[in-house]
Amino acid sequence: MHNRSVQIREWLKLYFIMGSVNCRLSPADTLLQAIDGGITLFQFREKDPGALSGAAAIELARQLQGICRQRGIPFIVNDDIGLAEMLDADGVHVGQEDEPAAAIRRRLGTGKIVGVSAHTLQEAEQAIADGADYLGLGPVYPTSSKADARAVQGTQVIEQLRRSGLSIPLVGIGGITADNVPPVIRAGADGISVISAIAAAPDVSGAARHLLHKVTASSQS
Ligand code: TZP
Ligand code: MG
Repeated sequence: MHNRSVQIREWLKLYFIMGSVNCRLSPADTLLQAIDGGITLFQFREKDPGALSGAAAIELARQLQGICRQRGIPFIVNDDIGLAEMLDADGVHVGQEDEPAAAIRRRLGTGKIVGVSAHTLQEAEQAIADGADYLGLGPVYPTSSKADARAVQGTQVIEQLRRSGLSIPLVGIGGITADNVPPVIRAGADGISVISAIAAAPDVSGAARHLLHKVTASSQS
């Protein structure tokens, strides 16, 4: 269990989330360049208006999973537990509106990564009790990448969880850019989760490299 959370903390340093609607380049090229830049974990999130569905979404998921496998980056599926099972993905990430984490953990077993979005101390404690491996907390800053995002909460919930003694691996999410990384890490996050700061960047690999550098530098300060 100890080694598991050490590994997960490492994977959370620069957690890239993306679907076809988020990309400036093709999804495959975006992912390849992001991996070149140093992302440590990938989540397939094919959502929002214009997203692929059905066979096209599955085909894209397989393509991106293939890239992740080749490059040694764990592949997480957002929301769709059935898709994660079909692909034998490395894990899933779910929100409060999705299937409860306890049921997902029973369904997937201990070998898969289960991440949960939480917005309060109570949701965090419930997710931990349910067997979550890590938590996503946010939106830390304003975001335009999620239509139904909750109210911006800054870094205060991250600080509150750490003050309460919760040691579960966690990432901040929402509006994170190279300029605003340090407060997220200093609040107690193990890493950052981003969509647009990488997927929409003019230089995808350069953006990822810069973000990873910021995370590493902020963890040491
Ligand atoms: N959950 C909370 S905010 C968000 C998600 C999926 C979107 C993050 O995207 P960006 O572009 O990094 O703000
Ligand atoms: Mg969800």
